[in-house]
Amino acid sequence: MSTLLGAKQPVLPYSMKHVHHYDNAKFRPRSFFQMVTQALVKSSIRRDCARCSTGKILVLLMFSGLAYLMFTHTSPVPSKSDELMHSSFRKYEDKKLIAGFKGFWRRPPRIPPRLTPDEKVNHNTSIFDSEKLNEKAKWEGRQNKVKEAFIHAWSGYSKYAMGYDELMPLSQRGTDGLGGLGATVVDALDTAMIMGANDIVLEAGTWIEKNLLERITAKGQVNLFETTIRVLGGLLSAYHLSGGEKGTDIIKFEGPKPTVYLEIAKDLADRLLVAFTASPTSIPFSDVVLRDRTAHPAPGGVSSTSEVSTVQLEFNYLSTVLNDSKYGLEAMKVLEHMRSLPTVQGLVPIYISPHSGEFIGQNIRLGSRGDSYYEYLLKVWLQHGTSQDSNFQYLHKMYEEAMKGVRSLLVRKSIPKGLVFVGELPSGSEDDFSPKMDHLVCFLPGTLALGATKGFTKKQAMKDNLVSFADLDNLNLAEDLTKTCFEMYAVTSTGLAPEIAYFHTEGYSEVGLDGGNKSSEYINDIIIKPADRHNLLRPETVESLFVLYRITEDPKYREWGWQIFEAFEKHTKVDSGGFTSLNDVTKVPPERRDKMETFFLGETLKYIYLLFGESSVIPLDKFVFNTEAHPFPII
Ligand code: DMJ
Repeated sequence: MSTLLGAKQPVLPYSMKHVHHYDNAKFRPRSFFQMVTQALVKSSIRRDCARCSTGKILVLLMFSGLAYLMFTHTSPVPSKSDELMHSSFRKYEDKKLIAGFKGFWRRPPRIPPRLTPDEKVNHNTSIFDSEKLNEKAKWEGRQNKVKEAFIHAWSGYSKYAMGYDELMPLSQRGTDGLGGLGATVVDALDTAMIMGANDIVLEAGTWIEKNLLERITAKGQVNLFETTIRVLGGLLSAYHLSGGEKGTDIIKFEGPKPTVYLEIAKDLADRLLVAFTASPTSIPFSDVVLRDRTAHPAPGGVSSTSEVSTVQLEFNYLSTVLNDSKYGLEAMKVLEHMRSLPTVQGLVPIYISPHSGEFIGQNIRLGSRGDSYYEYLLKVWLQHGTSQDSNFQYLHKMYEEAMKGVRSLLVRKSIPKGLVFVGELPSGSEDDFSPKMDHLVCFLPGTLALGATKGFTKKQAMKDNLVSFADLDNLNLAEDLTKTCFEMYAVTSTGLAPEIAYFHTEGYSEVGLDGGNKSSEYINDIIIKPADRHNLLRPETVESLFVLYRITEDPKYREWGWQIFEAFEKHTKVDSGGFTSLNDVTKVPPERRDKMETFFLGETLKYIYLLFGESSVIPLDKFVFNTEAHPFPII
């Protein structure tokens, strides 16, 4: 094998550039003069002529004659007009003349036998192919492990909590924390489709067909945002992936027809619309009573900025497939209104009032209540194609300005090791900076990378001139932040990230609050407070690993994803079925929390699965993932 790989084999020259360096005189080029003199040296003629001066003169005359013929043959006599036209090129032509003369005498170098292109290809690709095949098999094996984990998660839910929103895997029962629409069933369905877990597709699909419409009609209060991203989003991507709207022709499943998902989605959206229409401004109320189609503000009267601005992909896509603009129009009013509001370098406070339409307070962050506002600015623009003259161009401007604001106001480096992180401005830009970063912020590197190349690989985007200097800055920041998000996992004893981390900076330090993994290089950079040590099986970091891998094609992101997946397997898997949230990621064994969030099936496992698979599955230049990882085709 080592000789095959060329390590011990002498290298043959396969191109002209190697010929001069190749230590074998018979392959060197020889001039005519060298050839004649070498012949003379070797021949008896030389010996004879050396003694005969007449012979010498004759040989010299012969050479002079030949030289004359050569000059007159290669140098045409120029006409007057030619002389005028080419006078400025005279020097250049003279050089060419001499070169032509030299070239006439010089024989092309003798090159040793080459491999034919076919042989070369076969020779190289056999090694290359076997490495590639091994690598492929490795990731297919790992992908399969993720599918097994998904089946294990589903089996716990299906056994103990079918029809409930979420599974409590330790107490082996279900709980309705999201309004009682069977949120796990709908959130998990398209993951099962993507993984080809057909039994689950059938089971989930059948439950939806039999129960969901009835639930929607009878249920009480739900949150507009949560219901839109998980339930409406899940139904719409299931509709597409199962073949609706032509869908992905290859994937077809047992279970309900695609239109079943669409009809339920329509009914749900019709009820949710009241959150927009009942509001005195363009900012919707946060809650809806599905049963009687009434809307209500959140306790305290204000909505979260991220919630009201993270329903547009879903409503737009519904409008497209139903060919009815009313859903998209209502949802887009929010972003159109926000466009007119004051910002701090594109950054916005995390609360907004549906009564006044104004932002409330000055708290700026990209963690909870702020996060997906920035995500949807980009994704709604991507959803509609990225042409300069589109009506959605303003969203890209808002996004670009906001990312500039992030870079100038929120990005800092930790000490001593210099991890790049995104902090917060709890009282606006005039007040103190907080080096606090929610795990939720780890969606940002994925969004930055996606925005930089518009879903294409970096290589392709650079080739097609799609990348501006600002895009490159964003992509670099994305890579730095992805590393930080990964280190938030690697720094703990369990290998799982806490819900919130603080970063050691010049102005901020705390002792004795590390993650517990003493072999981590970043143990002194990352501070984890006791109240923040839980892990909810969140997806943001693996989401970014997935996007970064697709865009940069750097295999390290896959390896990091595998490390995280193994930690989930080791510390959160519940033998009887399902996976559980943890109370403290800094202790081994970690205390467990008894909840499997719907997004573990809807997002976390889906993103890890896609990270390990072919990039042609749900390609990022053709699909846009909603904030709950439900893919919609780009319109
Ligand atoms: C998900 O519901 C969505 O990703 C949302 O945007 C943020 N929170 C959870 C996952 O952590």
